[in-house]
Amino acid sequence: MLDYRNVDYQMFIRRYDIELENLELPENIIIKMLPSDPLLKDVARSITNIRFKDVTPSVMRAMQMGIPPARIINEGLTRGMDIVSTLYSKHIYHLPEVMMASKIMEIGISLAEKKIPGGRTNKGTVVMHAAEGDPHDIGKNIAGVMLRSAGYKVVDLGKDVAVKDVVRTVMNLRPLMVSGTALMTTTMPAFPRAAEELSRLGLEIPYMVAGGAVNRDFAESFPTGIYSERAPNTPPIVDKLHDGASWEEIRRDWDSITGGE
Ligand code: B12
Repeated sequence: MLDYRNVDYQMFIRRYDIELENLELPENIIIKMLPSDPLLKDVARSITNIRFKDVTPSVMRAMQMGIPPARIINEGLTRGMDIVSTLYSKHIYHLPEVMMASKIMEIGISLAEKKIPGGRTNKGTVVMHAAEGDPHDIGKNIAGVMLRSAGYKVVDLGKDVAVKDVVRTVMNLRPLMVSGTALMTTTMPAFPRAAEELSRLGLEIPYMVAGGAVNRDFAESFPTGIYSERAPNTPPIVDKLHDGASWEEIRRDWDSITGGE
C-alpha cells in the first residue's frame, strides 16, 4: 500500500521544472527582453508581434519624441529581432515568422536611417558582404547603417557573395576595409580564402569578420583578419583604420577600442 503522507511534492515540481516552464511562456520571454523605454518597447513589439502596420507609426513616434535614430535601430529594432531569434531557438517561432520579422525590421531601419546625420561626408570606402552561401544579412545591414552614419561610403555586395566577386571588388576599389558576415559555420571558411587571395595579389587590406558563426579567435587566425562583435562597435574600429592603424594594431588594441565586446 502506497503512503503519500510524507511525500515532498516540491521534489516533483522541481523535477518537471513546472515553475520554470510557466515562466518560459512566449509572452514572458518577450516581456523580459523588451527595452524599458515605452517608445522603444513599441518599436520592438512591432517586430516581436509580427505587426507590419505598427512599425512605421512606432518608429515615427520615437523619432518625433527625440530618440536618436541610431538608438531606435540598436535598442528598438535590433532588440525586437533578438527576441524573435530567441523565440526561434526555442522552437516557438519558425522560419516564416523570422522572415516576416526581418522584413518588418528592414522597413523600420530604412525609415530611421534617413534621419541619421553623416550621410554626406566620405571618410573612406568600406566593402561589405555576407559570406558565399550565407543568406543572413540583417546584422550586416545594421553595421552598414552605423558605418554610413559615421561618414563612410559603404559598398554593399549583398548576401551569398562569391569569394571571386569580393576579391574583384576589393581589387578595383582598394577600400579602407572589407567586412564579411557569417551566421552559418559552413560559410565562414570563405573569409580566410578571400583574405589569402587578396594577400597573394599584394593587397594587405584589413578583413573584418563578424556574425554569430565567428569569434575573435577565428578572425585573428588568418593574416589581415580582425573581429567586430556588434554592429555599433564597428565605426570606432574603422575610425582607427582611417587614422592609419594597421590590422595588427587593431588586434592589439581591440579591447580598448571596443570596450571588450
Ligand atoms: C533571421 C534568420 C534567418 C533568415 C535570414 C534573413 C536575413 N535576411 O538575414 C532566414 C529565414 C532566410 C534564415 C534561413 C536559414 N537559416 Co537562419 N537564422 C536566422 C536567425 C533566427 C536570426 C539571425 C538574425 O538576423 N538575428 C538578428 C541580428 C541583428 O543579429 P546578428 O546577426 O547576430 O547580428 C549581431 C551580431 O552578430 C553582429 N553582426 C552580425 N553581422 C554583422 C556584420 C558586421 C559587419 C558587424 C560589424 C557585426 C555584425 O552585430 C549584430 C548586433 O549588433 C538565426 C538564429 C540566431 N540566434 O542567430 C538563424 C540561424 C543563423 N540560421 C540558421 C540556419 C541553419 C538557417 C538555414 C540553413 C535553415 C534551413 N534549414 O533552411 C537557412 C539558410 C538556407 C540557405 N542556405 O539559404 C542557423 C545557423 C547554424 C549554424 N551555426 O550554422 C541559426 C543560428 C539558427 C539555429 N540556431 O540553428 N535564417
